[in-house]
Amino acid sequence: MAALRLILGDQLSRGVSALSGLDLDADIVLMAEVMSEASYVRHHQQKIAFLFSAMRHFAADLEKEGIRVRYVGLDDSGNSGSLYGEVERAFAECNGLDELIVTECGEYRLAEEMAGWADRLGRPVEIREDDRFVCSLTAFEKWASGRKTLRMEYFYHEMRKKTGLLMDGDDPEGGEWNYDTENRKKLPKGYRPPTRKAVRHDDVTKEVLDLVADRFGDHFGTLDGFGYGVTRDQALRQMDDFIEVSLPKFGDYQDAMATGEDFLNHSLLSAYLNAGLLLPMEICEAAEEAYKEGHVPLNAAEGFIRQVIGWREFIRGVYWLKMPAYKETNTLKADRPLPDFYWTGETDMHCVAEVVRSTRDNAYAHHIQRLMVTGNFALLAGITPEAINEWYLIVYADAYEWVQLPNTHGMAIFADGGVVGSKPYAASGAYINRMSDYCSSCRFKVTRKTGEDACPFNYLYWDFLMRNEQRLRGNHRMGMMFKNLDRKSEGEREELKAQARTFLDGLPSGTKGLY
Ligand code: FAD
Ligand code: DLZ
Repeated sequence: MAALRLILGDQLSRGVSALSGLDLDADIVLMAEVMSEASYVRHHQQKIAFLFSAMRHFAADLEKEGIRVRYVGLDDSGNSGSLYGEVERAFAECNGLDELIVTECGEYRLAEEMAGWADRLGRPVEIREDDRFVCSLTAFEKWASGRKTLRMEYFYHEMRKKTGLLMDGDDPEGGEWNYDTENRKKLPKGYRPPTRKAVRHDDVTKEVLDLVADRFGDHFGTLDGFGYGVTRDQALRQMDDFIEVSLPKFGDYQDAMATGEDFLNHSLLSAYLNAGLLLPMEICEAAEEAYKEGHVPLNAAEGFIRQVIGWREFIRGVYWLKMPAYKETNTLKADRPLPDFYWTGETDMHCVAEVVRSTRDNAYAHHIQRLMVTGNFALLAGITPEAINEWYLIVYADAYEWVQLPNTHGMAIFADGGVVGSKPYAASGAYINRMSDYCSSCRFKVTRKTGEDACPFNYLYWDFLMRNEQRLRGNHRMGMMFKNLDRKSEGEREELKAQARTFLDGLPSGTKGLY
């Protein structure tokens, strides 16, 4: 049977299951830039540019192998605007095709739609497993079944055993599974983070940048300084450079933040991994090899590998296990609209302004910025899950719902009531001050708890605990937090509550014209 093989924008791996067994003479690969995918949320301009250019390069590479590719550009005449429309059009316009083959996609909304395609098309549709992950969804379900709580750490041990990464026989390398306690160092004064290898852009990327500026120029973000690689070779070079230059201190400074330093020692590999230009095992093997060669310490290699075969796989498992009900939960009954500064960056909170700036400039912020600055603010302020989830899905080049949602809805704002993490990551300004230099150039004073110049994270933190006391006091991991709250007098409590209310009620939100 001749097959139409649909490759989605985040399936740019030569080994993706939809391409396996391809018949060069009979089959056609379909790739399509469509408005439905480019606008179901108003993606950051760099995310669209990265994916469109990577898609075009991937299609050209397939063609070089002699594969017949039907590539539909966004502005091509006849573009129907949707993936289904393009599948239907390909069947109508290409003779002799019998069936559709596609690899399962990364978002529930599209998976649901695809489940109805066979009936709509009146043709067989084979939806193949996405085997680019270390843990299959079936294996995750099996691991999860019968457990009262799902904890990443236990899952991670299983992934270490399964892959053999950093294993010494049946035991973890060095005797410990996890070296996280060594990975919370503040940056030393005068620390100069590694510089990044610049990517040279070819005419294909330049054309895409023009297209995006023209069609999506009113989306969040800027295209200035677009720095993403768009081919597997470029992604591999970024990976090699990371292992060589940044990984040695990745562990030490994993949780650090610094003004004007958007990347520190992070890998910046998530966009490539999630689009399929790199695979999780190859980057972990490269990190393990660097450790074995003595180039990087164990806390760095382990810390990095844990993010990839631990967190990344765990998060994906949770998404597919718990959707669609997962997205509807709102355990803390958060109901505040998203403040405008998430888009404009215009706030006197220097830490927030810095993270939004990096997000706008790079379609990137590193994990602690996402979790402990913008995520922590959303948690403390009680931003509605719907609004903050959408923001995170829009603003990062690596964002697809399978990975964005459990990280935001679960890890950052605890809307899932503890599926991803055992307690909310609520923190006052003291945490941000400990891990960054942000507070020293902020108009607010991190040492002040109340008053006009007090750091908002301080009173919002106490207000959060008071607002959610009934729901969270029973959480044994929050015992110390509530003990500290208990030391506050009624007067102090009232003052904190009043200041939080005044601050939050004064935040502009929903301003027309802002996304
Ligand atoms: P590094 O710090 O170098 O880490 C190495 C790799 O580990 C990353 O490339 C990534 O693939 C993986 N990784 C690390 N932490 C996680 C995690 N918690 N979940 C999944 N993978 C992880 N990651 C996304 O890929 N897409 C998202 O949309 C996304 N949204 C997030 C939203 C919030 C609120 C939070 C707190 C985290 C989110 N993350 C997301 C996880 C993490 O922040 C990013 O993967 C990471 O910042 C990407 O930068 P990096 O490649 O430099 O990562
Ligand atoms: C994110 C994205 C964008 C912006 N555009 C396209 C597109 O035009 N064509 C396409 O096939 N995929 C695109 N994608 C990626 C899809 O949204 C992604 O495959 C689904 O969200 C499932 O993860």
